Amino acid sequence: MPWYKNAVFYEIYLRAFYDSNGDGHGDLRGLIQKLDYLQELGVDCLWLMPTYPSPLKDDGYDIADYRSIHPDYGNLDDFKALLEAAHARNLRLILDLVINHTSDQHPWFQSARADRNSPFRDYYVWSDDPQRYKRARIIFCDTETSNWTWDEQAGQYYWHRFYACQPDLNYDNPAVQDEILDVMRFWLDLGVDGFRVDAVPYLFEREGTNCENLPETHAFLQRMRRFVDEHYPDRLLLCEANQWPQDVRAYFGDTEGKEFHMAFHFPLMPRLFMALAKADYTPIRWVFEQTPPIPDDCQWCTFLRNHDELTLEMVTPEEREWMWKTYAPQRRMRLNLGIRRRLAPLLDNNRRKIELLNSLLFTLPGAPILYYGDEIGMGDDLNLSDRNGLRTPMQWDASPQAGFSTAKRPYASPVPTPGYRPQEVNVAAQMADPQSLWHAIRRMIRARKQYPSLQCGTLRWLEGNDPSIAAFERACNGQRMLLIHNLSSQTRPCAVKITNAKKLTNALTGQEFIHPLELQNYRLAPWEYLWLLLS
Ligand code: TEU
Repeated sequence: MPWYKNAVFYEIYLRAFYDSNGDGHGDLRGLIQKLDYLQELGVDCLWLMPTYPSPLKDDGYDIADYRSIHPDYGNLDDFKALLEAAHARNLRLILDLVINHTSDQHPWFQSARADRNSPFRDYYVWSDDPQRYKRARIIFCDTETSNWTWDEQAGQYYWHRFYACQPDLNYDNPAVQDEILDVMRFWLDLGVDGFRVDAVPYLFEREGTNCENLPETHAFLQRMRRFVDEHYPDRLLLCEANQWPQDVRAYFGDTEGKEFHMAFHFPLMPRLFMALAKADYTPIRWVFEQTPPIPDDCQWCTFLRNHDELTLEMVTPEEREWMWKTYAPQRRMRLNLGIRRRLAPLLDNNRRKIELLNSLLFTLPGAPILYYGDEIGMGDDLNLSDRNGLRTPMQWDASPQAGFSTAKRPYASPVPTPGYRPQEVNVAAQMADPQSLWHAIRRMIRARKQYPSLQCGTLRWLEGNDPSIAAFERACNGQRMLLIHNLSSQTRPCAVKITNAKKLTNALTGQEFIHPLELQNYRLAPWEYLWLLLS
């Protein structure tokens, strides 16, 4: 089975992770010092958010040099040391590859805007008419009012699907396509295990379309995959396409050719939160019914939260309003079409709810990814702008700087909110307490990696007359596991009849559970979840 199918992923914002040199920023050498922690947690593959030189107008998603390391984080030697140290611990590392756009400070754009005859002019999308591609939506709708910005120096408008400081690259230009493959070769030759490829639906533009998921985009991505398969066959391409399942399906490729090995399952994510708040598993079941089958060597990457706002792009306007009312009652919690809050605050720091959503994440189909800090229930700081409140220092211990940095003024302070401060939420205390959230999640990671039925098994929902009980079976090569989740705040009868099993084992503890015939009389506590191996 390809390594990524049953891997557990972990997303790291390097600046927030651990500061090894006391300058107030997390760095590559700091991450090396925390690899043992990540190995202990049990994750298999790290996804590093962009660490390239950047003016940091979009936290590194505005790249100014594709083949180097931002000085805050270290240098290429530090990066090679990190790769070596990760591989020595059987940890893989994938990088964030931002190919839809560069920073406006990239030398390519500086040259392009300065001279119409620059060899880099056509690396970008210019127009005299800001009405072109009118049907493309504005993604950063809280900030941008158009996808075109006038550039005085260039004497033309340039196209950008994100911030105006992130001019889109022009993929109709073969030189751009060659540059991106060359950038990939640079990092793959260093030994990275693959890429999380950012914002792929927007690469090409065509008049009269919404400029998303175009055939030309898929053709380039198939070229990218052929390049990887030919030269680096064991490396991973993970797709960020915030689209409906049937549109994401195309990013796994078709008869014409393969594209990505993995893709984030964006539409599932809000429905996990919806199901919890409604105490009704219908939204989860519905989205899996909308999800087309994917090729055998492909895998979904499932998540609860990440470094962005909790996106509500893939729900109806009514569902979005309901989600905002339920999970973002204050306007300041909202950003673009989403919610800029971390997992624990979204769930009122309710330990049972946090574990329940993680249990669904680890038992539904797909390879799960954790966002750094969510394994200890870290909070957010809404006083910080944009998404920065989701990107505060990792809280390693109860000291004032949370053991993150010795600097007087680190890039940001640990979360100041009562209930989430370092003295209340930190790695050291939770690793020392077997009853902590950290240990609960570590048990889930271990069990998920132990049972093939959870990695690549089938999914069969068990009919019940209580929609607040999400009960489903995962099965693979004769191994069958029954997953039962009480989505409600009330004690509920389990009401699941088991006929063809002699024994039930709790897959999280290894202990024998009650007799199968007794299961239907079992009463589930509020937000209780069961992982039951049937034999
Ligand atoms: O986000 C791309 C994207 O499509 C956004 O709409 C995203 O889905 C939304 O913000 C909710 O998740 C990527 C990165 O994840 C984001 O951090 C960058 O700001 C953006 O690209 C531009 O590079």
